[in-house]
Amino acid sequence: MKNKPSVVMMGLGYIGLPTAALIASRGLKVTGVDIRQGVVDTINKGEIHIVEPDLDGLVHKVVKEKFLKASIAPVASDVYLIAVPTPFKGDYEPDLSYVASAFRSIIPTLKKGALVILESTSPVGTTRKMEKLIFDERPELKDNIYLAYCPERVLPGNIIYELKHNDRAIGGIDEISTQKAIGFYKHFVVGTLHPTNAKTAEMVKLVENASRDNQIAFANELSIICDKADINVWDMIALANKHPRVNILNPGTGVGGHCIAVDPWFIVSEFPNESPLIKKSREANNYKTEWVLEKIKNKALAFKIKNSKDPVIACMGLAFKPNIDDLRESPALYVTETLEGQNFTILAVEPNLTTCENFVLTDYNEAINKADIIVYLVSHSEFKNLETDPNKNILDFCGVLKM
Ligand code: SAJ
Repeated sequence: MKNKPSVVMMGLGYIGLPTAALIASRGLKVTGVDIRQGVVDTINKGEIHIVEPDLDGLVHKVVKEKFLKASIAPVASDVYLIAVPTPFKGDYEPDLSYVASAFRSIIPTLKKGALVILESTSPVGTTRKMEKLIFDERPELKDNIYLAYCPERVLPGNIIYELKHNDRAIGGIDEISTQKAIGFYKHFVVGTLHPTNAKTAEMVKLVENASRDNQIAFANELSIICDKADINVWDMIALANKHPRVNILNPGTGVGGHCIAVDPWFIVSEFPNESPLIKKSREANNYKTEWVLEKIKNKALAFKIKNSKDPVIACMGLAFKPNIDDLRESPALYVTETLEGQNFTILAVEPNLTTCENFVLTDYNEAINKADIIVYLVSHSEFKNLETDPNKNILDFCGVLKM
């Protein structure tokens, strides 16, 4: 492969865009492809359509220096990366249509010697399925291109740093593909690049997120038990974590985002009989959100009985986790929307957004003054050390007052 191979990045979302920009910053020519014309136009102006620390300056620089160009369609290239979404359908079956359509659109441009790497979270066996898709259409490419799976594992909010520094598991459809892919990632990753096969790399990604889901489910279950036992769960976990081999995570409003709430289902849908624990963890985390809702409604009812009026409820935080603006699969958003849908009087607070299509937002200081019941749904740093009237009803589901 050339010293500085040309690159096509299929998908310019939360993973594709930062990855494309980082590769371009290493002096490789990158064509970023997205089916959304608006996204293509925004990036070609040197601007970005997502919120992620340090990304705007980087994209602005690489676009200006002509190392990154966005386009609606792929061009012939040395390396192709695919980072498009893999959501699930209504029945929790993985929806591979975006991945398949990204592959279909690059197939006509593939030349002998090309390296194709799938990064999208995918059910086990997807890389092999895509291999078949390529060779069914272009049989002459058999043994003449390289194909590998390499999952991303970056944390939203810290993407640029983690893209560069995290270790990667890289699994080719054959040994040479693995080695070619490792050679490519060396251009921009300083973390260790671990060789494996495609199937193992696919499972590694799913298991990482299923493992975190399971650990959060444990913490959420403890919070429900402690509530019943009238024990402060945050103090209890802090003490349990003093044990050298115990490390319990934080209970919260539930699990949101586009990864941890989704990926474990890819294992469950393929191995339903073998994955009761993984499934139970998903259900436990979903149940926690419903439990939070019930707690708020009970508090509101108690207020109404005592004061003969409906309470004003401040919903503190809408994002799916602290200190970001991302609302995807957010349990806090779900709780707030459900309360509003059931005609409770709510004040929606999200300090990381200036506007929100779902609600008129209220400033957090104003909300805690006006509300009869303050409900902490996300532990944003703005909410820590807020002075609240001790006589107000406060429900802290995310430990913001403790941590
Ligand atoms: N959460 C808790 N308690 C905790 C930690 C998290 O309730 O102690 C909740 C968060 O509030 C949020 C959800 O879990 O609603 C997920 O947040 P997260 O910070 O654990 O993870 P994500 O979804 O932002 O990113 C995850 C990461 N995976 C792992 O840590 C194993 C990231 O490294 C992956 O790259 C990403 O999924 C992905 O794209 O798959």
